[in-house]
Amino acid sequence: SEVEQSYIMIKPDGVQRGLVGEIISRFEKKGFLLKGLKLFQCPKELAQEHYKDLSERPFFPKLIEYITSGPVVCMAWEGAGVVASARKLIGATNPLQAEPGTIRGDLAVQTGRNVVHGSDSADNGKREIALWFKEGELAQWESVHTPWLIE
Ligand code: DAT
Ligand code: MG
Repeated sequence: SEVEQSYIMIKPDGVQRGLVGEIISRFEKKGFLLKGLKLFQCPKELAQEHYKDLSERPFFPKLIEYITSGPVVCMAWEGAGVVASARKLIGATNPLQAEPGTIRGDLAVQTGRNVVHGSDSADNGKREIALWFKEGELAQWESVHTPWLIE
């Protein structure tokens, strides 16, 4: 599969509950490359733009209130197949339906408090990373682990 990037975000409940290290470590251990990382208090307009496809849904106002209720951790992760793989690591939208072993399956109980976001396509990965990170906030680097992860 293609090298691509996924926008992964630890939501305010994940930060408040002290799950930042736990969640980051799942992507780190899997073997993806961390290209961007910051703690950030999200303005309402940005949350609305990020979730614009859901703007007609009844839960939209509560979703925006939740995402802006405290700091989030913004991340850009890179790798071949990272978008679909990250969605698997994260698990189903409803944490009660998410498989054990997934982040939501292990760490959450409600859709409205599902601790983490992951892009649903490579195109949205690009769009969301451009939305949440300024130019210069992404690092250009190679990991010494790469030759031990990719033949
Ligand atoms: P996902 O985050 O798994 O990609 P999504 O893109 O369909 O799910 O929705 C984005 C977020 O909106 C989701 O993580 C939680 C919230 N949400 C989705 N459906 C919901 C619902 N039926 N009730 C309340 N919140 C919902
Ligand atoms: Mg989504």
